[in-house]
Amino acid sequence: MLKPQATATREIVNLDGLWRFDIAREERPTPWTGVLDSTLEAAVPASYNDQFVSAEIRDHVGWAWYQRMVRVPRGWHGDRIVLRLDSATHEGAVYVDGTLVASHVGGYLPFEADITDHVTAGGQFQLTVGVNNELTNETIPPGTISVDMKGRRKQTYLHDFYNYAGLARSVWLYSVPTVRATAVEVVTGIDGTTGVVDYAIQVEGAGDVRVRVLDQQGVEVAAGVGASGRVEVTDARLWNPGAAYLYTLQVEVLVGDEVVDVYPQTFGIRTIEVRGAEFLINGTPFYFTGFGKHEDTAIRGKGHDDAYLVHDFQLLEWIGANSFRTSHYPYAEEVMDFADRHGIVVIDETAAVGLNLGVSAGLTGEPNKPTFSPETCNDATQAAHAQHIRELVARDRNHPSVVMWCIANEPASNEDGAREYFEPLVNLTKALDPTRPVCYAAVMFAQPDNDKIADLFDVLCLNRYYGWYVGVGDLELAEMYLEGEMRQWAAKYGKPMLMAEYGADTMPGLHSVWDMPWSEEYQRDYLDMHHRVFDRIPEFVGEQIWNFADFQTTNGIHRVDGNKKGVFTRDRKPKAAAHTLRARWAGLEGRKPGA
Ligand code: GCB
Repeated sequence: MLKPQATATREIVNLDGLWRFDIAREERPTPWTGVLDSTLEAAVPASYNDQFVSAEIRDHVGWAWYQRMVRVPRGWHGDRIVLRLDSATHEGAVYVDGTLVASHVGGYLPFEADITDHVTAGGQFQLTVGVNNELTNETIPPGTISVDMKGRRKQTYLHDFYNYAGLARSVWLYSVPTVRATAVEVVTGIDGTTGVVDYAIQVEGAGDVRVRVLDQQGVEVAAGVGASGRVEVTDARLWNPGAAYLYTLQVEVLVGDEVVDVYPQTFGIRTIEVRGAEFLINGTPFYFTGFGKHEDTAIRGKGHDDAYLVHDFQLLEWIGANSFRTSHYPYAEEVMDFADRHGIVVIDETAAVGLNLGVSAGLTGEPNKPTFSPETCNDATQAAHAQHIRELVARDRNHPSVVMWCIANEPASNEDGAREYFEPLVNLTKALDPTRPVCYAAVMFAQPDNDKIADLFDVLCLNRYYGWYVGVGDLELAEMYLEGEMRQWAAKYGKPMLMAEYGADTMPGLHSVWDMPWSEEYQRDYLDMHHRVFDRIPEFVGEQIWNFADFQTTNGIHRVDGNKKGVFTRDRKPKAAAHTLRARWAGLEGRKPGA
Protein backbone atom coordinates (compact mmCIF):
# COMPACT_ATOMS: atom_id res chain seq x y z
CA MET A 1 0.00 0.00 0.00
CA LEU A 2 1.59 3.25 -1.15
CA LYS A 3 1.21 6.50 0.72
CA PRO A 4 -1.17 8.71 -1.27
CA GLN A 5 0.56 11.50 -3.16
CA ALA A 6 -0.60 13.96 -5.79
CA THR A 7 1.25 13.33 -9.06
CA ALA A 8 0.54 13.84 -12.76
CA THR A 9 -1.59 10.67 -12.62
CA ARG A 10 -2.97 10.72 -9.06
CA GLU A 11 -5.15 13.24 -7.22
CA ILE A 12 -5.90 13.51 -3.56
CA VAL A 13 -8.52 15.09 -1.31
CA ASN A 14 -7.94 15.47 2.40
CA LEU A 15 -11.00 14.67 4.55
CA ASP A 16 -9.77 16.16 7.83
CA GLY A 17 -11.96 18.63 9.69
CA LEU A 18 -15.10 18.37 11.82
CA TRP A 19 -17.09 15.16 11.55
CA ARG A 20 -20.44 14.27 13.18
CA PHE A 21 -19.62 12.05 16.12
CA ASP A 22 -21.09 9.85 18.81
CA ILE A 23 -20.21 6.85 20.89
CA ALA A 24 -22.28 3.71 20.39
CA ARG A 25 -25.30 3.95 22.71
CA GLU A 26 -27.93 1.40 23.59
CA GLU A 27 -30.62 3.01 21.42
CA ARG A 28 -28.35 2.81 18.40
CA PRO A 29 -27.40 -0.75 17.50
CA THR A 30 -23.98 -1.58 16.15
CA PRO A 31 -23.08 -1.24 13.36
CA TRP A 32 -24.68 2.17 12.90
CA THR A 33 -24.83 3.17 9.24
CA GLY A 34 -27.84 5.49 9.16
CA VAL A 35 -27.59 9.25 9.51
CA LEU A 36 -25.89 9.97 12.82
CA ASP A 37 -28.50 12.01 14.73
CA SER A 38 -25.99 13.54 17.11
CA THR A 39 -25.22 17.18 17.84
CA LEU A 40 -21.64 16.29 18.70
CA GLU A 41 -18.83 17.06 16.30
CA ALA A 42 -15.30 15.78 16.64
CA ALA A 43 -12.10 17.09 15.09
CA VAL A 44 -10.10 14.80 12.81
CA PRO A 45 -7.20 14.15 13.22
CA ALA A 46 -7.38 13.86 17.01
CA SER A 47 -8.29 11.28 19.62
CA TYR A 48 -11.87 11.88 20.69
CA ASN A 49 -11.43 11.31 24.44
CA ASP A 50 -10.35 14.76 25.61
CA GLN A 51 -12.31 16.83 23.08
CA PHE A 52 -15.56 16.60 25.07
CA VAL A 53 -16.32 17.45 28.67
CA SER A 54 -17.92 14.07 29.23
CA ALA A 55 -16.67 11.22 31.37
CA GLU A 56 -19.06 8.94 29.50
CA ILE A 57 -17.23 9.63 26.23
CA ARG A 58 -13.76 9.73 27.76
CA ASP A 59 -14.16 6.36 29.49
CA HIS A 60 -16.28 4.73 26.78
CA VAL A 61 -15.35 1.14 25.92
CA GLY A 62 -16.51 -0.02 22.49
CA TRP A 63 -17.51 1.52 19.18
CA ALA A 64 -17.70 5.22 18.39
CA TRP A 65 -19.00 6.66 15.12
CA TYR A 66 -17.68 9.40 12.88
CA GLN A 67 -19.67 10.57 9.87
CA ARG A 68 -19.45 13.15 7.09
CA MET A 69 -20.54 13.72 3.50
CA VAL A 70 -17.85 13.47 0.84
CA ARG A 71 -17.96 14.77 -2.72
CA VAL A 72 -15.94 12.91 -5.34
CA PRO A 73 -14.17 15.28 -7.77
CA ARG A 74 -15.81 15.42 -11.20
CA GLY A 75 -12.65 14.65 -13.10
CA TRP A 76 -12.10 11.22 -11.52
CA HIS A 77 -14.28 9.34 -14.00
CA GLY A 78 -12.36 6.30 -15.28
CA ASP A 79 -9.92 6.24 -12.35
CA ARG A 80 -9.96 3.96 -9.34
CA ILE A 81 -11.17 5.81 -6.25
CA VAL A 82 -9.65 4.88 -2.91
CA LEU A 83 -10.40 5.80 0.70
CA ARG A 84 -7.44 5.70 3.04
CA LEU A 85 -7.36 6.00 6.82
CA ASP A 86 -3.92 6.65 8.23
CA SER A 87 -5.13 5.04 11.47
CA ALA A 88 -8.29 4.07 13.37
CA THR A 89 -7.59 3.13 16.98
CA HIS A 90 -7.73 0.20 17.56
CA GLU A 91 -10.20 -1.25 15.06
CA GLY A 92 -11.86 0.52 12.17
CA ALA A 93 -14.95 -0.22 10.06
CA VAL A 94 -15.65 1.98 7.04
CA TYR A 95 -19.07 2.33 5.42
CA VAL A 96 -19.90 4.09 2.16
CA ASP A 97 -23.64 4.88 2.17
CA GLY A 98 -24.24 2.01 4.55
CA THR A 99 -22.07 -0.59 2.77
CA LEU A 100 -19.08 -1.95 4.64
CA VAL A 101 -16.05 -1.32 2.41
CA ALA A 102 -13.13 -1.88 4.78
CA SER A 103 -12.32 -3.10 8.25
CA HIS A 104 -8.99 -3.25 9.98
CA VAL A 105 -7.58 -4.31 13.32
CA GLY A 106 -4.48 -2.53 14.65
CA GLY A 107 -4.72 1.05 15.70
CA TYR A 108 -1.51 2.62 14.47
CA LEU A 109 -1.19 1.58 10.85
CA PRO A 110 -3.03 2.63 7.69
CA PHE A 111 -5.63 0.75 5.70
CA GLU A 112 -7.66 1.53 2.62
CA ALA A 113 -10.58 0.50 0.44
CA ASP A 114 -11.14 0.75 -3.30
CA ILE A 115 -14.63 2.28 -3.41
CA THR A 116 -14.85 2.82 -7.18
CA ASP A 117 -17.87 0.54 -7.49
CA HIS A 118 -19.77 2.39 -4.73
CA VAL A 119 -19.41 6.03 -5.79
CA THR A 120 -19.54 8.21 -8.91
CA ALA A 121 -17.24 11.00 -10.01
CA GLY A 122 -18.99 14.29 -9.28
CA GLY A 123 -21.44 12.63 -6.86
CA GLN A 124 -21.42 12.58 -3.09
CA PHE A 125 -21.67 9.85 -0.51
CA GLN A 126 -22.11 9.44 3.20
CA LEU A 127 -18.93 8.20 4.85
CA THR A 128 -19.27 6.54 8.25
CA VAL A 129 -16.28 5.28 10.19
CA GLY A 130 -16.65 3.14 13.27
CA VAL A 131 -13.70 2.98 15.64
CA ASN A 132 -13.41 0.52 18.47
CA ASN A 133 -10.97 1.01 21.34
CA GLU A 134 -11.26 -2.46 22.88
CA LEU A 135 -8.11 -4.36 23.77
CA THR A 136 -8.19 -8.08 24.52
CA ASN A 137 -5.60 -10.80 24.99
CA GLU A 138 -5.72 -11.30 21.23
CA THR A 139 -4.96 -7.72 20.19
CA ILE A 140 -1.67 -5.80 19.94
CA PRO A 141 -1.36 -4.18 22.43
CA PRO A 142 -3.25 -6.57 24.69
CA GLY A 143 -5.80 -5.66 27.36
CA THR A 144 -8.74 -7.01 29.34
CA ILE A 145 -12.37 -5.97 29.40
CA SER A 146 -14.39 -6.61 32.53
CA VAL A 147 -17.77 -5.57 33.90
CA ASP A 148 -17.68 -3.80 37.25
CA MET A 149 -20.12 -4.05 40.17
CA LYS A 150 -22.18 -1.24 38.66
CA GLY A 151 -22.50 -3.10 35.37
CA ARG A 152 -20.12 -0.79 33.51
CA ARG A 153 -17.67 -2.17 30.98
CA LYS A 154 -14.09 -1.41 31.97
CA GLN A 155 -10.95 -1.61 29.92
CA THR A 156 -7.66 -2.38 31.60
CA TYR A 157 -4.28 -2.82 29.95
CA LEU A 158 -0.67 -3.33 30.80
CA HIS A 159 0.84 -0.05 29.72
CA ASP A 160 0.70 3.25 31.57
CA PHE A 161 -0.12 5.66 28.72
CA TYR A 162 -3.77 6.56 28.25
CA ASN A 163 -5.71 4.43 25.77
CA TYR A 164 -6.62 7.28 23.44
CA ALA A 165 -8.91 6.30 20.58
CA GLY A 166 -10.49 7.62 17.41
CA LEU A 167 -9.26 9.00 14.12
CA ALA A 168 -5.94 10.40 15.29
CA ARG A 169 -4.44 10.68 11.80
CA SER A 170 -5.65 11.96 8.44
CA VAL A 171 -8.32 10.46 6.22
CA TRP A 172 -7.89 10.70 2.44
CA LEU A 173 -9.86 10.17 -0.74
CA TYR A 174 -7.61 9.71 -3.73
CA SER A 175 -7.63 8.60 -7.33
CA VAL A 176 -5.22 6.25 -9.07
CA PRO A 177 -5.07 5.00 -12.65
CA THR A 178 -6.26 1.44 -13.34
CA VAL A 179 -2.75 0.38 -14.40
CA ARG A 180 -0.47 1.56 -11.63
CA ALA A 181 2.32 0.96 -9.17
CA THR A 182 1.04 -0.60 -5.93
CA ALA A 183 4.26 -1.13 -3.96
CA VAL A 184 7.83 0.20 -4.13
CA GLU A 185 10.82 -1.19 -2.25
CA VAL A 186 14.26 0.37 -2.22
CA VAL A 187 17.39 -1.10 -0.63
CA THR A 188 20.66 0.77 -0.79
CA GLY A 189 24.32 -0.13 -0.53
CA ILE A 190 27.60 1.72 -0.90
CA ASP A 191 30.50 0.70 -3.14
CA GLY A 192 33.34 3.18 -2.78
CA THR A 193 31.77 6.49 -3.78
CA THR A 194 28.94 4.81 -5.71
CA GLY A 195 25.44 4.39 -4.26
CA VAL A 196 23.94 1.04 -5.19
CA VAL A 197 20.15 1.14 -5.38
CA ASP A 198 18.15 -2.08 -5.64
CA TYR A 199 14.48 -1.53 -6.32
CA ALA A 200 11.37 -3.68 -6.76
CA ILE A 201 8.01 -2.39 -7.94
CA GLN A 202 4.67 -4.15 -7.96
CA VAL A 203 2.27 -3.21 -10.71
CA GLU A 204 -1.48 -3.71 -11.00
CA GLY A 205 -2.50 -4.36 -14.61
CA ALA A 206 -0.35 -4.87 -17.70
CA GLY A 207 2.21 -2.09 -17.62
CA ASP A 208 5.95 -1.75 -18.08
CA VAL A 209 8.13 0.08 -15.59
CA ARG A 210 10.96 2.53 -15.87
CA VAL A 211 12.65 4.38 -13.04
CA ARG A 212 14.73 7.49 -12.77
CA VAL A 213 16.73 8.54 -9.72
CA LEU A 214 16.54 12.28 -9.07
CA ASP A 215 18.78 14.17 -6.68
CA GLN A 216 17.49 16.86 -4.33
CA GLN A 217 17.60 19.42 -7.13
CA GLY A 218 15.48 17.16 -9.34
CA VAL A 219 18.42 16.32 -11.60
CA GLU A 220 18.41 12.79 -13.00
CA VAL A 221 21.45 10.88 -11.74
CA ALA A 222 20.55 7.30 -12.74
CA ALA A 223 17.87 5.42 -14.67
CA GLY A 224 16.68 1.89 -15.25
CA VAL A 225 13.96 -0.19 -16.85
CA GLY A 226 11.98 -3.13 -15.51
CA ALA A 227 9.90 -3.77 -12.41
CA SER A 228 12.98 -4.68 -10.43
CA GLY A 229 16.66 -4.09 -10.82
CA ARG A 230 19.73 -2.21 -9.74
CA VAL A 231 20.78 1.32 -10.61
CA GLU A 232 23.94 3.06 -9.51
CA VAL A 233 24.46 6.64 -8.43
CA THR A 234 28.03 7.80 -8.95
CA ASP A 235 29.50 10.16 -6.34
CA ALA A 236 26.47 9.50 -4.16
CA ARG A 237 25.56 11.88 -1.35
CA LEU A 238 24.90 9.69 1.67
CA TRP A 239 22.05 9.97 4.13
CA ASN A 240 23.80 10.57 7.43
CA PRO A 241 22.46 11.29 10.92
CA GLY A 242 22.30 15.06 11.25
CA ALA A 243 23.05 15.47 7.54
CA ALA A 244 20.16 13.99 5.60
CA TYR A 245 20.23 13.75 1.85
CA LEU A 246 17.28 12.31 -0.02
CA TYR A 247 16.99 11.01 -3.54
CA THR A 248 13.73 10.25 -5.32
CA LEU A 249 13.04 7.08 -7.23
CA GLN A 250 10.64 8.39 -9.87
CA VAL A 251 8.58 5.35 -10.87
CA GLU A 252 6.79 5.47 -14.20
CA VAL A 253 4.36 2.82 -15.41
CA LEU A 254 3.88 2.67 -19.16
CA VAL A 255 1.33 1.14 -21.47
CA GLY A 256 3.03 1.20 -24.86
CA ASP A 257 4.72 4.61 -24.98
CA GLU A 258 2.18 6.29 -22.74
CA VAL A 259 3.10 7.04 -19.13
CA VAL A 260 -0.06 5.99 -17.25
CA ASP A 261 1.22 6.30 -13.67
CA VAL A 262 3.89 8.31 -11.88
CA TYR A 263 4.89 7.71 -8.28
CA PRO A 264 7.85 9.38 -6.54
CA GLN A 265 9.45 7.39 -3.73
CA THR A 266 12.05 9.20 -1.63
CA PHE A 267 14.95 7.23 -0.18
CA GLY A 268 18.38 7.80 1.29
CA ILE A 269 21.59 6.02 0.40
CA ARG A 270 22.98 4.56 3.58
CA THR A 271 23.94 1.28 5.23
CA ILE A 272 23.36 -0.14 8.69
CA GLU A 273 25.50 -2.82 10.26
CA VAL A 274 26.01 -4.40 13.64
CA ARG A 275 29.60 -5.57 13.98
CA GLY A 276 30.78 -6.96 17.31
CA ALA A 277 29.63 -4.44 19.89
CA GLU A 278 29.36 -1.60 17.37
CA PHE A 279 26.35 -0.09 15.64
CA LEU A 280 27.52 1.29 12.30
CA ILE A 281 25.78 3.76 10.02
CA ASN A 282 27.61 4.08 6.70
CA GLY A 283 30.48 2.13 8.23
CA THR A 284 31.00 4.59 11.08
CA PRO A 285 30.23 3.73 14.74
CA PHE A 286 27.09 5.56 15.81
CA TYR A 287 26.12 6.59 19.36
CA PHE A 288 22.39 7.21 19.92
CA THR A 289 21.38 10.22 22.00
CA GLY A 290 17.72 11.01 22.51
CA PHE A 291 14.48 9.78 23.93
CA GLY A 292 11.60 7.42 23.99
CA LYS A 293 8.68 9.59 22.91
CA HIS A 294 4.90 9.40 22.78
CA GLU A 295 2.33 10.83 20.44
CA ASP A 296 0.64 12.83 23.17
CA THR A 297 -0.57 16.39 23.56
CA ALA A 298 -3.31 18.13 25.51
CA ILE A 299 -6.83 17.88 24.03
CA ARG A 300 -5.65 16.14 20.81
CA GLY A 301 -4.49 13.05 22.71
CA LYS A 302 -2.65 11.04 20.09
CA GLY A 303 -3.84 13.26 17.24
CA HIS A 304 -1.13 14.13 14.77
CA ASP A 305 -0.30 17.83 14.73
CA ASP A 306 2.24 19.37 12.36
CA ALA A 307 3.02 22.29 14.70
CA TYR A 308 3.98 19.89 17.51
CA LEU A 309 5.95 17.85 14.98
CA VAL A 310 8.02 20.87 13.97
CA HIS A 311 8.46 22.03 17.53
CA ASP A 312 9.44 18.61 18.91
CA PHE A 313 12.12 18.25 16.24
CA GLN A 314 13.32 21.79 17.01
CA LEU A 315 13.70 20.74 20.65
CA LEU A 316 15.55 17.56 19.62
CA GLU A 317 18.00 19.72 17.69
CA TRP A 318 18.29 22.26 20.51
CA ILE A 319 19.13 19.58 23.06
CA GLY A 320 21.53 17.71 20.76
CA ALA A 321 19.45 14.52 20.42
CA ASN A 322 20.12 12.54 17.26
CA SER A 323 17.45 9.85 17.66
CA PHE A 324 14.23 8.63 19.23
CA ARG A 325 12.25 5.42 19.60
CA THR A 326 8.63 5.35 18.46
CA SER A 327 7.62 4.04 21.87
CA HIS A 328 5.20 2.24 22.06
CA TYR A 329 3.57 2.05 18.62
CA PRO A 330 4.23 3.15 15.03
CA TYR A 331 3.98 6.94 14.68
CA ALA A 332 2.25 8.96 11.99
CA GLU A 333 3.93 8.80 8.58
CA GLU A 334 4.41 12.56 8.67
CA VAL A 335 6.79 12.00 11.60
CA MET A 336 8.81 9.40 9.71
CA ASP A 337 9.03 11.61 6.60
CA PHE A 338 10.17 14.52 8.75
CA ALA A 339 12.87 12.39 10.39
CA ASP A 340 14.07 11.35 6.91
CA ARG A 341 14.34 14.96 5.81
CA HIS A 342 16.02 16.19 8.99
CA GLY A 343 18.48 13.39 9.64
CA ILE A 344 17.00 12.13 12.90
CA VAL A 345 17.57 8.41 13.53
CA VAL A 346 14.53 6.31 14.46
CA ILE A 347 14.11 3.01 16.26
CA ASP A 348 10.75 1.93 14.88
CA GLU A 349 8.67 0.10 17.50
CA THR A 350 5.56 -2.03 17.11
CA ALA A 351 2.49 -1.59 19.30
CA ALA A 352 3.43 -4.75 21.23
CA VAL A 353 3.60 -3.15 24.66
CA GLY A 354 2.42 -4.94 27.79
CA LEU A 355 2.99 -8.59 26.84
CA ASN A 356 3.89 -9.03 30.46
CA LEU A 357 1.56 -10.12 33.23
CA GLY A 358 4.39 -10.01 35.76
CA VAL A 359 4.33 -6.21 35.67
CA SER A 360 0.67 -6.03 36.67
CA ALA A 361 1.12 -8.67 39.33
CA GLY A 362 3.96 -6.56 40.70
CA LEU A 363 1.71 -3.52 40.88
CA THR A 364 -1.49 -5.12 42.21
CA GLY A 365 -0.04 -7.82 44.43
CA GLU A 366 -2.29 -10.37 42.70
CA PRO A 367 -0.89 -13.82 41.96
CA ASN A 368 1.22 -13.96 38.84
CA LYS A 369 -0.46 -15.60 35.83
CA PRO A 370 1.84 -16.91 33.10
CA THR A 371 2.15 -14.38 30.27
CA PHE A 372 2.36 -17.01 27.55
CA SER A 373 -0.46 -19.57 27.81
CA PRO A 374 -3.66 -20.47 25.91
CA GLU A 375 -5.66 -18.13 28.18
CA THR A 376 -3.23 -15.19 28.03
CA CYS A 377 -0.80 -14.33 25.20
CA ASN A 378 -1.51 -17.21 22.84
CA ASP A 379 -1.30 -18.21 19.19
CA ALA A 380 -3.92 -15.62 18.23
CA THR A 381 -1.92 -12.88 19.96
CA GLN A 382 1.18 -14.02 18.14
CA ALA A 383 -0.70 -14.05 14.81
CA ALA A 384 -1.92 -10.49 15.42
CA HIS A 385 1.64 -9.49 16.34
CA ALA A 386 3.00 -11.07 13.14
CA GLN A 387 0.42 -9.30 11.00
CA HIS A 388 1.28 -6.00 12.71
CA ILE A 389 4.99 -6.53 11.95
CA ARG A 390 4.17 -7.25 8.28
CA GLU A 391 2.17 -4.04 8.00
CA LEU A 392 4.79 -1.95 9.82
CA VAL A 393 7.69 -3.16 7.68
CA ALA A 394 5.63 -2.62 4.52
CA ARG A 395 4.82 0.94 5.59
CA ASP A 396 8.22 2.05 6.86
CA ARG A 397 10.85 0.01 5.00
CA ASN A 398 11.88 2.84 2.66
CA HIS A 399 12.61 5.36 5.43
CA PRO A 400 16.36 5.95 5.72
CA SER A 401 15.77 7.31 9.25
CA VAL A 402 14.60 3.88 10.42
CA VAL A 403 17.73 2.01 11.49
CA MET A 404 16.26 -0.77 13.65
CA TRP A 405 12.96 -2.56 14.31
CA CYS A 406 11.92 -2.90 17.94
CA ILE A 407 9.33 -5.67 17.96
CA ALA A 408 8.16 -5.37 21.59
CA ASN A 409 8.43 -3.22 24.68
CA GLU A 410 9.07 -5.01 27.97
CA PRO A 411 7.68 -8.44 27.11
CA ALA A 412 7.99 -11.16 29.74
CA SER A 413 11.25 -12.33 28.21
CA ASN A 414 12.12 -13.97 31.53
CA GLU A 415 9.08 -16.29 31.43
CA ASP A 416 8.57 -19.74 29.97
CA GLY A 417 7.09 -19.54 26.50
CA ALA A 418 8.90 -16.30 25.59
CA ARG A 419 11.28 -18.02 23.22
CA GLU A 420 8.53 -19.98 21.47
CA TYR A 421 6.54 -16.77 21.13
CA PHE A 422 9.37 -14.53 19.91
CA GLU A 423 11.66 -16.69 17.78
CA PRO A 424 9.19 -16.89 14.85
CA LEU A 425 8.57 -13.13 15.08
CA VAL A 426 12.29 -12.32 14.94
CA ASN A 427 12.65 -14.66 11.95
CA LEU A 428 9.67 -13.03 10.27
CA THR A 429 11.07 -9.52 10.77
CA LYS A 430 14.46 -10.53 9.40
CA ALA A 431 12.88 -12.28 6.41
CA LEU A 432 10.80 -9.20 5.62
CA ASP A 433 13.80 -6.90 6.00
CA PRO A 434 17.26 -8.47 6.07
CA THR A 435 18.90 -5.01 6.10
CA ARG A 436 18.00 -3.77 9.58
CA PRO A 437 18.90 -5.04 13.05
CA VAL A 438 16.06 -6.18 15.32
CA CYS A 439 15.68 -5.50 19.03
CA TYR A 440 13.18 -5.57 21.90
CA ALA A 441 13.22 -3.31 24.95
CA ALA A 442 13.91 -5.55 27.96
CA VAL A 443 12.04 -5.13 31.23
CA MET A 444 13.93 -4.93 34.52
CA PHE A 445 12.76 -8.42 35.63
CA ALA A 446 14.64 -9.85 32.66
CA GLN A 447 18.20 -10.17 33.88
CA PRO A 448 21.26 -11.69 32.21
CA ASP A 449 20.68 -14.97 34.05
CA ASN A 450 16.97 -15.44 33.32
CA ASP A 451 16.20 -13.68 30.03
CA LYS A 452 15.28 -16.29 27.43
CA ILE A 453 15.45 -14.39 24.15
CA ALA A 454 18.32 -11.84 24.12
CA ASP A 455 20.55 -13.99 21.91
CA LEU A 456 17.93 -13.88 19.12
CA PHE A 457 18.35 -10.12 18.73
CA ASP A 458 21.10 -7.89 17.32
CA VAL A 459 21.22 -5.12 19.92
CA LEU A 460 20.50 -5.30 23.66
CA CYS A 461 18.01 -2.56 24.43
CA LEU A 462 17.42 -2.27 28.14
CA ASN A 463 14.81 -0.36 30.14
CA ARG A 464 16.11 0.25 33.66
CA TYR A 465 14.99 2.41 36.56
CA TYR A 466 17.75 2.14 39.19
CA GLY A 467 17.28 5.20 41.36
CA TRP A 468 13.56 5.29 40.63
CA TYR A 469 11.60 2.03 40.92
CA VAL A 470 14.63 0.37 42.54
CA GLY A 471 16.88 2.18 44.99
CA VAL A 472 14.81 5.36 44.83
CA GLY A 473 16.42 8.34 46.56
CA ASP A 474 19.86 6.69 46.79
CA LEU A 475 21.84 7.39 43.66
CA GLU A 476 25.07 5.98 45.07
CA LEU A 477 23.49 2.56 45.54
CA ALA A 478 21.65 2.87 42.26
CA GLU A 479 24.94 3.47 40.46
CA MET A 480 26.37 0.26 41.90
CA TYR A 481 23.30 -1.80 40.93
CA LEU A 482 23.24 -0.36 37.45
CA GLU A 483 26.90 -0.86 36.70
CA GLY A 484 26.86 -4.37 38.17
CA GLU A 485 23.99 -5.48 35.97
CA MET A 486 25.23 -3.76 32.81
CA ARG A 487 28.65 -5.38 33.08
CA GLN A 488 26.97 -8.81 33.30
CA TRP A 489 25.02 -8.21 30.05
CA ALA A 490 28.17 -6.96 28.35
CA ALA A 491 30.21 -9.96 29.48
CA LYS A 492 27.53 -12.50 28.53
CA TYR A 493 26.60 -11.24 25.04
CA GLY A 494 29.30 -8.81 23.80
CA LYS A 495 26.60 -7.12 21.72
CA PRO A 496 25.93 -3.40 21.31
CA MET A 497 23.93 -2.15 24.32
CA LEU A 498 21.52 0.75 24.36
CA MET A 499 19.70 2.08 27.41
CA ALA A 500 16.25 2.39 25.86
CA GLU A 501 14.58 3.77 29.00
CA TYR A 502 15.84 5.39 32.18
CA GLY A 503 14.09 8.26 33.85
CA ALA A 504 12.72 9.84 36.99
CA ASP A 505 9.34 11.53 37.49
CA THR A 506 9.94 15.22 38.02
CA MET A 507 7.62 17.98 39.11
CA PRO A 508 8.71 21.19 37.42
CA GLY A 509 9.37 23.85 40.04
CA LEU A 510 10.20 21.41 42.84
CA HIS A 511 13.75 21.94 44.09
CA SER A 512 15.95 20.38 46.75
CA VAL A 513 19.53 20.30 47.97
CA TRP A 514 19.09 16.56 48.82
CA ASP A 515 18.68 13.50 46.60
CA MET A 516 14.94 14.16 46.70
CA PRO A 517 12.85 12.22 44.19
CA TRP A 518 10.52 14.40 42.08
CA SER A 519 12.80 17.45 42.32
CA GLU A 520 14.39 18.90 39.21
CA GLU A 521 17.84 18.35 40.74
CA TYR A 522 17.10 14.65 41.30
CA GLN A 523 16.20 14.11 37.66
CA ARG A 524 19.39 15.87 36.62
CA ASP A 525 21.61 13.91 39.05
CA TYR A 526 19.86 10.64 38.21
CA LEU A 527 20.63 11.12 34.51
CA ASP A 528 24.23 12.19 35.21
CA MET A 529 24.72 9.06 37.30
CA HIS A 530 23.58 6.88 34.37
CA HIS A 531 25.86 8.68 31.96
CA ARG A 532 28.90 8.02 34.14
CA VAL A 533 28.10 4.31 33.97
CA PHE A 534 27.46 4.25 30.20
CA ASP A 535 30.74 6.05 29.58
CA ARG A 536 32.63 3.37 31.53
CA ILE A 537 31.19 0.45 29.49
CA PRO A 538 32.54 0.14 25.93
CA GLU A 539 29.54 -1.90 24.69
CA PHE A 540 27.19 1.06 25.18
CA VAL A 541 26.10 2.50 21.83
CA GLY A 542 23.42 4.83 23.05
CA GLU A 543 21.15 6.45 25.58
CA GLN A 544 17.47 7.22 25.12
CA ILE A 545 15.85 8.82 28.13
CA TRP A 546 12.32 8.10 29.27
CA ASN A 547 10.68 10.39 28.21
CA PHE A 548 10.96 13.32 25.86
CA ALA A 549 7.89 14.98 27.41
CA ASP A 550 5.37 14.37 30.17
CA PHE A 551 2.36 12.42 28.90
CA GLN A 552 -1.12 11.39 29.94
CA THR A 553 -1.64 8.07 31.69
CA THR A 554 -4.59 5.84 32.39
CA ASN A 555 -6.92 6.61 35.30
CA GLY A 556 -6.18 3.39 37.11
CA ILE A 557 -2.54 4.18 37.86
CA HIS A 558 -0.86 6.04 40.68
CA ARG A 559 0.37 9.10 38.83
CA VAL A 560 -0.13 12.83 39.33
CA ASP A 561 -1.83 14.04 36.14
CA GLY A 562 0.20 11.70 34.02
CA ASN A 563 3.73 10.41 33.73
CA LYS A 564 6.17 13.17 34.66
CA LYS A 565 9.43 11.62 33.47
CA GLY A 566 9.58 14.10 30.63
CA VAL A 567 12.70 16.17 30.17
CA PHE A 568 10.15 18.64 28.79
CA THR A 569 6.72 19.24 30.26
CA ARG A 570 3.63 18.18 28.33
CA ASP A 571 3.57 21.67 26.80
CA ARG A 572 7.26 21.35 25.93
CA LYS A 573 8.94 23.59 28.53
CA PRO A 574 12.44 22.39 29.56
CA LYS A 575 13.04 21.05 33.06
CA ALA A 576 16.50 21.67 34.59
CA ALA A 577 17.85 18.36 33.24
CA ALA A 578 17.29 19.60 29.69
CA HIS A 579 20.16 22.02 30.12
CA THR A 580 22.63 19.45 31.44
CA LEU A 581 21.67 17.04 28.66
CA ARG A 582 22.27 19.79 26.17
CA ALA A 583 25.73 20.33 27.62
CA ARG A 584 26.50 16.57 27.36
CA TRP A 585 25.11 15.98 23.88
CA ALA A 586 26.16 19.20 22.16
CA GLY A 587 28.86 18.52 19.61
CA LEU A 588 28.89 14.74 19.98
CA GLU A 589 27.59 14.25 16.44
CA GLY A 590 26.86 10.59 17.00
CA ARG A 591 30.13 9.81 18.79
CA LYS A 592 30.26 8.32 22.27
CA PRO A 593 31.52 10.85 24.82
CA GLY A 594 35.29 10.46 25.01
CA ALA A 595 35.45 8.43 21.78
C1 GCB B 1 8.40 1.45 31.56
C2 GCB B 1 7.56 1.46 30.33
C3 GCB B 1 7.03 2.83 29.99
C4 GCB B 1 6.56 3.53 31.26
C5 GCB B 1 7.76 3.67 32.17
C6 GCB B 1 7.41 4.36 33.52
O1 GCB B 1 9.17 0.58 31.80
O2 GCB B 1 8.21 0.91 29.22
O3 GCB B 1 5.99 2.71 29.06
O4 GCB B 1 5.96 4.75 31.02
O5 GCB B 1 8.27 2.42 32.48
O6 GCB B 1 7.56 5.56 33.61
O7 GCB B 1 7.00 3.66 34.42
